[in-house]
Amino acid sequence: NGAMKGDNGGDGTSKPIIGFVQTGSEGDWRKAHTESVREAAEEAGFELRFADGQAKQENQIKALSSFVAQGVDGIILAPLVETGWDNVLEKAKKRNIPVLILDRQVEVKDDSLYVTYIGADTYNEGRLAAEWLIEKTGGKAKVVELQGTPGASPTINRYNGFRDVIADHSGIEIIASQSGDFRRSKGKEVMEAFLKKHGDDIEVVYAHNDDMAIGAIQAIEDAGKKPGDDIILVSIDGVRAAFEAMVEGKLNCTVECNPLQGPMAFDAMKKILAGDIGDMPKKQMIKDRVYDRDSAKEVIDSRKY
Ligand code: GYE
Repeated sequence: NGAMKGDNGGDGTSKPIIGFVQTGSEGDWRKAHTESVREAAEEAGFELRFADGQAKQENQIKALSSFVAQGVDGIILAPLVETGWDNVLEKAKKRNIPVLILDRQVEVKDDSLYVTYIGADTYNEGRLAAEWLIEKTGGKAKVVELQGTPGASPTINRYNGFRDVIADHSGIEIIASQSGDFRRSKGKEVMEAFLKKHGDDIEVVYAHNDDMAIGAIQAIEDAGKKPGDDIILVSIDGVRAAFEAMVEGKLNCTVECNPLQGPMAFDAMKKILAGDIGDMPKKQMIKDRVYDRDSAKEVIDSRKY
């Protein structure tokens, strides 16, 4: 019908409309991520329609279908879990609505169902956490693991990255591993159960995110132990609360996972809507850094989330 992207059938001055399907609001990282996307949309001069998946894939699929039905100009999806997206992405493709996958990855049969993926290298984060731990413990420790949401790409990747590194270090032993759903309350709950069952055997907590580590810190303190000393904690994200816990000596290490992905997402979306995707990579990964109790003190004031 000759309408241009962003025209929305209006007077030609209206903003392009982007539907953003978020996972939910499981913790501090997610909050920073949502804000970053909202701000970047405004900055880029786009109208953002926000759908909160509330930690249910079903909600996310409904929201996606609804954005397709509305005929938005583009969709940004932060998928809760990795699989189960083929059908709904087909719908978007049929309507020629480009989809950008943000933060977490999808596994689909046909890669042309989305334009590009932008997010952190969560496999490498798992590796970095293990490498730090080996260095810290000399390659000998009994570890309990708090996993993220089952089926989510960062959970799978942080699980595998960590194991691939410790495979060569038989002194590092994972004695228990369970999901805390990337939530503080659930991290505390699971850690309480771990402490009941494994007590003094636990030397290290590896948490797939900071929020669960902070929950675990509370459980460790409630059990009369000193987090950071009696039990070493290493987690991932680098949110402000983790830096505070490191400065207090209660968390030993966090591997940064930058949630400020909005600007990259909208730079890419601008190109996509302009049809300028010739040299756009299928995967755009953001670099991570490792922080410990010493470096935390130096950088805490400059942290942006
Ligand atoms: O680490 C966690 C959040 O998908 C990488 O999701 C993200 C993860 C992040 O809930 O805190």
